[in-house]
Amino acid sequence: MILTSGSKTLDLTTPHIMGILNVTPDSFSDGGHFANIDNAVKHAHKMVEQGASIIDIGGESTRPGACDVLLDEELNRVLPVIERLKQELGCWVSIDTSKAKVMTAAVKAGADIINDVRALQEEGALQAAVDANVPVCLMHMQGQPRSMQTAPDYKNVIGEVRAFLEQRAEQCIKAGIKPTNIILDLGFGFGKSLQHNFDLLNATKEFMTLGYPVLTGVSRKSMFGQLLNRDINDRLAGSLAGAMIAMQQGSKIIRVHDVAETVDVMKVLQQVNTFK
Ligand code: 8Y7
Repeated sequence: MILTSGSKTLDLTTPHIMGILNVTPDSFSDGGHFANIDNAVKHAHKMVEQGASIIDIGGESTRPGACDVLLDEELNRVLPVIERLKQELGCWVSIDTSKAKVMTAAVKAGADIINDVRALQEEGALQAAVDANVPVCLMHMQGQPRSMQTAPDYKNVIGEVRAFLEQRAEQCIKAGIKPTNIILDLGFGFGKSLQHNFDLLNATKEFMTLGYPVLTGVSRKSMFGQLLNRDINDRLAGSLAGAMIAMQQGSKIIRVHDVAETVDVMKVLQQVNTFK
């Protein structure tokens, strides 16, 4: 599997680590707008040095209970960071957004991937992604961030998530997105109970049969908080175990906060020929 964006390619024979870069106001200590940009860029440099090949930039918090962010505010947060990363780093840049206008502006500024937790279902988003002609990550979510964790409900979580992603991929292809530029994501923590999340994690290999690369985002999520009774900053071991399961089952992109540690896990797996 190979992703293509402009003149660049990303070979997914072995997995890649996507480092999370939040540029929401609550993610960095309050030193003003430019201090925040500087901090964000510094953090991206560090993650690339540690082995991240993709940096995922998000200006809208999609954590459970989060509020919507206005368009101009989101653009002001993400565009300066994308521009700096394109100048200073050779990594791939992914834009985490659901808004069509942010997708278009971010790709124009140099973003290489569109990462949409709403799977291009917001108004204009599908067409913006077609026009942008870059790889897209389609994620499953039940409900909306504000309320999705209230009462997650499935008859068959694996079947329902699989059917949604398969349908969404087909709709994207019909609209003009290249099949080889579609990435699927099971959407851990987005309208799922503890057991739903772990059932899905252990079904990662079943999603591979759809023929698209799978991206896994379990880093520091509440599934580990609940299972292990750990605060958000104490979930590294759980997150690494989750990343390892995902990679062993064929996931090709692992979205994480802790890049160096996840790269170590990947190298251990590589040494026992997990990806051959
Ligand atoms: C995911 C994500 C978040 C994920 C993809 C968090 C933006 C919540 N989670 N994107 N975004 N997959 N593709 O805890 O699991 O990082 S935000």
